[in-house]
Amino acid sequence: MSSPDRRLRVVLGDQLSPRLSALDGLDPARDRVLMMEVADEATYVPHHPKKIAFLFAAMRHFAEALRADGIDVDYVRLTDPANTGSFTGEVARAVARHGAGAVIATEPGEWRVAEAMAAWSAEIGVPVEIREDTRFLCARGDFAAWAAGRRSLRLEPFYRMMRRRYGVLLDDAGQPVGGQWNYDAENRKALPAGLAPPAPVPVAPDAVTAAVLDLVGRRFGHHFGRLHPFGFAVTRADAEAAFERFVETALPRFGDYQDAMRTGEPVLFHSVIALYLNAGLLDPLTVVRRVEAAWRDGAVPLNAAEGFIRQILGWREYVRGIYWHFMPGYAETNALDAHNPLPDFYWTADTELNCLAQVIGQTRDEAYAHHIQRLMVTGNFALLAGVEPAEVCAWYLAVYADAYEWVELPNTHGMALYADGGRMASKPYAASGAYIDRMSDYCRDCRYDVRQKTGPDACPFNLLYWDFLMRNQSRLAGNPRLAMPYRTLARMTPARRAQIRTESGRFLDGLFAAAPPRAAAGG
Ligand code: FAD
Ligand code: DLZ
Ligand code: SF4
Repeated sequence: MSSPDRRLRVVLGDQLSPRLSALDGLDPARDRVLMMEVADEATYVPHHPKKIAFLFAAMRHFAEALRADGIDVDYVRLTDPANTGSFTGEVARAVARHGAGAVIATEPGEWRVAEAMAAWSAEIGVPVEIREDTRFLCARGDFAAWAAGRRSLRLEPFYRMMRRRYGVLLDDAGQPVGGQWNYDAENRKALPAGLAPPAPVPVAPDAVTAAVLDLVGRRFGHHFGRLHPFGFAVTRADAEAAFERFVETALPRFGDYQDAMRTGEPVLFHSVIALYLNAGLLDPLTVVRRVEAAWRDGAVPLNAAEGFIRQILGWREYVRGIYWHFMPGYAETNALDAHNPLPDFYWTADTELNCLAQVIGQTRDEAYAHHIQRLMVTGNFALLAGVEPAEVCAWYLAVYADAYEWVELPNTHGMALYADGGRMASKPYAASGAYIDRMSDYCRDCRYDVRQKTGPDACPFNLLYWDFLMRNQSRLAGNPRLAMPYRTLARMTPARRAQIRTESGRFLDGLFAAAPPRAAAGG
């Protein structure tokens, strides 16, 4: 018998925060928390085993922490024989099990789950209250109000609005400290040869995590990605300790070397906290305030503190705003009409293009790559090769431990692929091999020659870059930010252009020989 007095509080796998809105006003005498490991979520894309293990282990530890606070938690394991495999099925079963008269949830991070959640009440037959996700610093309604009436929705004005709203890095007159809002121009240095990044400090799995690793190895070991060694934090305390270590050891150089890449050094001076922030183990405002305090204490330079804060107070909130503002249509965008399949080597790392082999190999081993690796290596290649955005998107969603559609989709469609036609970026982030050579040591050990523009040894990024500009001339030549490369293109002889087109066509034909393009090479 259901009772209106008994309520089920739902906590999803990326909502592991004690101040989650679904837990507000929880009464241990009448409320029960539901957490569920479900096959649908683990397989809607073939998530990296480290990502699944991180989330299941973090969920199990969070459930223990709630229980230690005297809260009744119903935790459904993946191996429960009655597990239906879906959120809807598990909420329905739990409502029946507990005779709950109402369900309270926090809005999910993905459109597809939001649609399912909106149907719970009708399908399950009890009222479902869906509360706002207050863990973010810009509510969806506030983003919509900011966006209303604007012709373009660029990051910079959004970021300044957020700095003012939260009073971050402002002087007494409300102006940006140091006189500038943005120190990005200082944040593009190449890595000096002798500079060593801080050594990683992995967290040793405890018994709870070890059991999850065993489960994930058995059930999802065939997914792309190495499960072992596993060193992610899976509790709030360990995530906070990892962040604090970052502040003390890497943050001072975060700004300077934010864009640098080096073989065998996946992290360099990055934080590796996106997975913790996105799952709820870290709180974004606490992180921002801690970094601001480190600057005010003189422990880190302003370009590092501002650069880092911009990622969280700016980019992270901005992409979430873009996602909800433009969904569901955003997932369908393909402004450059790109229809090639994702090359197989994205799932094997088996390619002669060393930059791609390094970044994809690292992704397979760590479920991590930093922003420039994602944007300027794997993203740039997919853009230049005209890969279908939906395929690229499914890849990014699967392979990174921090990936959820609300953050992954705008970064892929908006930033990396220009599939949204410029809603986010003022121009495509297309680059030739010269950029990769400047920011990394990858070219040194590559079978291709980054200085050659054509010929059998030419770096494919060079060929594809000019080919991309030619293919998309009618769409992009009018963009003032691309005026310079289009002027260079105009100075090329017709024979030179034809040679680039022929050679890049040959390269793409070879690439897609195993899996022929679904349509004529686009984008
Ligand atoms: P750091 O470099 O240390 O930066 C600090 C924090 O800032 C990050 O933890 C993250 O929370 C935030 N941040 C930085 N850049 C962005 C950004 N562009 N958008 C949103 N937040 C940002 N980030 C995800 O969290 N999940 C994703 O699924 C994801 N997919 C991406 C796909 C592509 C194609 C690209 C180009 C970027 C993607 N990013 C994604 C953004 C960014 O690459 C990662 O947040 C970052 O690399 C995570 O590593 P880190 O924690 O060491 O970040
Ligand atoms: C990513 C993920 C995975 C792999 N597994 C689960 C799960 O078993 N149970 C769960 O509650 N959440 C999981 N998640 C996270 C969800 O996909 C995420 O909560 C939704 O996509 C909404 O953002
Ligand atoms: Fe990548 Fe070209 Fe450099 Fe090789 S030469 S590592 S393909 S950029």
